[in-house]
Amino acid sequence: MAVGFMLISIFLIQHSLATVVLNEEIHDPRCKSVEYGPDLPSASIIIIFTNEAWSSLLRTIYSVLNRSPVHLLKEIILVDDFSDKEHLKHKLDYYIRTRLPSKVHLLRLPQRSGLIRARLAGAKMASADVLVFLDSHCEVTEFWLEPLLQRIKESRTSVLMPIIDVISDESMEYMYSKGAKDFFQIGGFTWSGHFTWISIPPEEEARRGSSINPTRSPTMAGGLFAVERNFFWEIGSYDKDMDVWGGENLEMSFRVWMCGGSLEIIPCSRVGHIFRSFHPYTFPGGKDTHGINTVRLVEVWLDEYKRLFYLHRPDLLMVDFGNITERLEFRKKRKCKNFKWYLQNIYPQLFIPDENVQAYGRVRNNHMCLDTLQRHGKDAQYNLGIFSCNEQAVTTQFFSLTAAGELRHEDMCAEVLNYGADNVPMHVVMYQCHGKKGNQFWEILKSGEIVAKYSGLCLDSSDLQPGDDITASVCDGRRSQLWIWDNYIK
Ligand code: UD2
Ligand code: MN
Repeated sequence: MAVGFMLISIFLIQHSLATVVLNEEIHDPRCKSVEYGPDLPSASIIIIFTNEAWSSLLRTIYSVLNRSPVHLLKEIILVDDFSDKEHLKHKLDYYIRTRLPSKVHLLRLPQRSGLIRARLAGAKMASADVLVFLDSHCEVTEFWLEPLLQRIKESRTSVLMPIIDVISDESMEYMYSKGAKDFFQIGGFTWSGHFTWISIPPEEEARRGSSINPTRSPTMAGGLFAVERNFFWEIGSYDKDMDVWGGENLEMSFRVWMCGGSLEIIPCSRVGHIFRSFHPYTFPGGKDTHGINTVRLVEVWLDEYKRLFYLHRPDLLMVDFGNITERLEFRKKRKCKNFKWYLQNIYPQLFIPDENVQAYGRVRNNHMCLDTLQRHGKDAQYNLGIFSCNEQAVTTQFFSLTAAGELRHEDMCAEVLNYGADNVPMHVVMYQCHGKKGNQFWEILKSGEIVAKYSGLCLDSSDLQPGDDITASVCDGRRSQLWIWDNYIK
């Protein structure tokens, strides 16, 4: 926490001297030369929370108060989603009344509503031109607000995100990536319905020109964004029947793009966020709200591509997801584009695991299947493994052999590093797909072998137990080298 408050107090001193400078540690130096017009729209900052720690909540509020131009900051709306922690009761009321400016309001929800309905409640109360949503454990940096407001003034149908920096959940330190101030990622998603960070494709780098210009993003992380107030309602606000946490970010992303808006990251605006490895609040009823909320959005927005979601999440096929009539009607009335359009125009890099492929689904040898062993989506590389076959294909066992010959899982492609000197079986490593064949080029033989063409080795399950790394060894047609895919495409 110390660092955060230190930054704030340093800034207070700067303010009193009337010399406003960018934090050189954080911002791209080119952001300095950007000029913001005199009459920017005003902002309502909406901060929702349930059982947030006192220090992180105040860190968020103070950073907004100290680092937003007074005339542009119309109000801060705190929405308490039915917290029961003592410090958030009278102590918070008293603190707001006695220590904070009158533009800080507190709305108490009479029952636990979840983050989606909490944000809706805050948005209804707001009166400024622009809504800016923040999680309750953030620290905004100097000049975070102006670039967002400027862009909305130019383009009222753009929904904007700052670059989200990491605040350590252990030391509470604001971690800025020194030497890489112009590096950031944009949002993607996986077919199992999860948000991911992806690199900016070369076409978008070319389109935006400078790396401090608005950068289009297929999806948003969800917590930190700015949107013109009327446009927020026009574009369908949120699905109010989504509970607690999860999925609303992808729902909003697809909806914004498909219904005539756009999603952009504004690189000169930076906000730190404490990324936590657990939820410090309850999920009433113990429901998988992320799963159920995702089914709601899949049923409304994904059209025929929902097949791919259910192929990865067969466990959600039968789940009760409630009524979605209102959302479907919104889509129809607003004449939103279809999901195919979104994929082709907004996220053409996304791998579609059953299109342009030779085979897909589980890859079985006897009772064992290729499996990521939950290692996917974490590191830049991982060893491919093997596990007892699941009854249906699930994310960890869903692979494709692409038309181009990649043995692929999401954006990762299998490689065998060496030639396996002395007949030692080799591990198979999943790396970012490079699309250049070479060491990522595989072939399925009619007899069932899966051959790494570069090394000539075959995937082999001999002597392996569920949970082991898969190996590749010299092809000799033995049974442990013969694999059956769920689906073959001519
Ligand atoms: C990310 C988003 C978060 C939200 C979520 C998907 C960022 C930085 N964060 O997860 O905003 O979009 O993905 O749903 O992009 N809260 C309530 N009521 C609840 C649960 C949560 O008010 O029932 C509040 C919570 O106090 C916090 C905010 O909602 O201020 C987001 O929750 P989180 O911080 O646990 O979500 P996060 O950052 O893991
Ligand atoms: Mn958060």
